[in-house]
Amino acid sequence: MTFDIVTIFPAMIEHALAQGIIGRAIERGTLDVKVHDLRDFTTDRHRVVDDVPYGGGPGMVLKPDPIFRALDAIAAKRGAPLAVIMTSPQGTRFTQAKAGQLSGLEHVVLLCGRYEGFDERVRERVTEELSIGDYVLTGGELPALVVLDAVARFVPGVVGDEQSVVQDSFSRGLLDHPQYTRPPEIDALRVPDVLMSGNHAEIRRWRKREALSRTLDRRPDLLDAASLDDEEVQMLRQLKGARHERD
Ligand code: 9D3
Repeated sequence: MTFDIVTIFPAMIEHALAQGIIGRAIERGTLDVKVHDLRDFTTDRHRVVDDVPYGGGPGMVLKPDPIFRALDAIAAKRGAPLAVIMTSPQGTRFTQAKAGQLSGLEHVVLLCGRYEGFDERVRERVTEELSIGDYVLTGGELPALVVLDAVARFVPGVVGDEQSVVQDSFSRGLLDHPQYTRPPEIDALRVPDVLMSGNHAEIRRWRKREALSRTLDRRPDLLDAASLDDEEVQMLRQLKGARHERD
């Protein structure tokens, strides 16, 4: 899968993408990521990418012409992209489902916003406008990295264990169960006996119950959409009952 990312801070993107699972996938050629400096698509001596808003008001707006030229250059080199994504606080919320959808495309462009955002006419060339959540960031670079990371995990060969991608908590709709590794005790904090018992049926049930219990406590909103098997439905009823007793 191919990504083109347009930004005024290319180093911020390049350093992040050189690490870990994504870095290895790029080395192997499973992912192809090109980072474009928006200033390379300016035509003035000072490489200016922003300007004051028509109508007045605070802040600066990203000029449309460098962005149009960047998109034309990408299309000339790679062919018309299947998606042009603008990161913006006005976007629809980026979700795991959206990540899965986008991973089916061969070629995606990500435009990173800065300042107060893009000139409205850029939206004519955009297929999706995405926000990563309700908090205010300084620009679209971290959101673009978030989108790329979540989409790339779905691309076959990027994550070693294909199973883990499919089984992911948010695809299943529950939070993960607790995890422990060695040592068995530290500062008098012990690993639950059941995990060291070797009883795999018991371990599986313990993990299910813990995942349900955490989800009920921390993210009850997820339970509405979760796909639970009969055993989980019964455990959930039990957990809700126990909380009712307690409160
Ligand atoms: C909504 C805030 N705007 C009102 C004056 C100003 C503004 C704040 C921050 C405009 C742009 C930005 C930069 N943020 C992004 O470009 C951004 C973002 C975010 O801030 N939060 C969550 N997702 C995203 S995607 C891009």
